[in-house]
Amino acid sequence: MSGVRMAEGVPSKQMAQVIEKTGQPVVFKEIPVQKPGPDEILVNIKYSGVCHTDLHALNGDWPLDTKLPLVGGHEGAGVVVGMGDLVDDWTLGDYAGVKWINGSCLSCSFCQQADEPLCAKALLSGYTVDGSFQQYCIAKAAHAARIPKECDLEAISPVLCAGITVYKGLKESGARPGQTVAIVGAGGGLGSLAIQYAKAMGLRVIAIDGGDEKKKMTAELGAEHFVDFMTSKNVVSDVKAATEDGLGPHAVILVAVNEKPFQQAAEYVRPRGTVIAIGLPAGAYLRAPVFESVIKMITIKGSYVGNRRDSAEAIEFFRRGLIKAPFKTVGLSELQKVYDLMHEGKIAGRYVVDTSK
Ligand code: 8ID
Ligand code: ZN
Repeated sequence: MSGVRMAEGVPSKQMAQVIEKTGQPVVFKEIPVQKPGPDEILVNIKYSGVCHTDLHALNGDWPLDTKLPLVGGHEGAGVVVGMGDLVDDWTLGDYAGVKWINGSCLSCSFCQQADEPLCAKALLSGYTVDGSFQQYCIAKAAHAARIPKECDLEAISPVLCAGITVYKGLKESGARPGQTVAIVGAGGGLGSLAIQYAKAMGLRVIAIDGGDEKKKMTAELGAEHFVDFMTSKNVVSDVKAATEDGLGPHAVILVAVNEKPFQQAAEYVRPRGTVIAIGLPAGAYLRAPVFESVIKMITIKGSYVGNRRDSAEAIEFFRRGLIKAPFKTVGLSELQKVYDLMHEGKIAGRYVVDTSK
């Protein structure tokens, strides 16, 4: 057996954005194209969304080391151009997505119950294995996302992390149709998708972020209220006042990259409400007053990406035309400029990179 099936025309070299040293700008350079292992597929990445997680990886923000040198990126959408000899459920030419969970052991107690993001051996795209800021990327066949052929690869790429993550977080919140969620960081990549998923799930949205551009965008996406954290004199009372009975939202989805709202959410969430922490600001702590948390019976939970089923469901919302979030596309060669804008908090929605440029 030859071992590997490859489409014609796959080159041996490609362009990629490489992190050579943590804390330094990414380097756009030529690197070899990897060969898929027996249980892997090779995806010709066409587009990749740029997540704030990629910037955390570049900056070394988290208490978890990255591979080095590292190709970042985990919102890769492309075409299957190769596969190992154990792979029998993908076909060359299929559309595939490279998401944050690149692979997992599939046999530990977490994998057995479809909590595969909790697998101690999970491989993380663009963090512990090379990710989607290259033209050809490897993913485990069992974990790569299946993208239907009618989907636009450019528009769907942000769904592969941002979409899956906020959809999972909204489910974890337990908020029911007709109830209200506050989305903190609503003008960013995860936030803009969270508004769209919340709306599609029948929820009402209070957007919290800063500046007029994000205010306008969140209203267009379907948020009923906007609280500007940069100008509000009292975020807690403004969020409560945005609910009809003044008692606060049923759930809070925290996707900001700033510690303050993680210490504020318990104060404005409704009694019996749920606070979902998703954003991962460096060195931050959650904080809540014990007295109010107890007498209001508040739930505070973390939510981490999604499993394969969550991913398929999030993609299906997109395929049905329910998820339309704004994005801007630039060439892969311009990735550092995207990081600079992200660092300054200047991105409304998501940036996507086109790997052919
Ligand atoms: O599985 C997970 N838990 C997961 C998955 C994917 C991403 C977690 N994340 C994390 C990222 O690592 C990052 O820490 O979610 C966070 C948000 O990622 P993003 O949406 O890609 O970041 P962004 O586009 O920069 O958006 C952040 C928004 O937060 C706003 C900013 O204005 C921006 O629009 N924001 C900030 I900074 N402080 C705020 C505040 N105090 C705030 N909004 C409201 N109140
Ligand atoms: Zn991400």
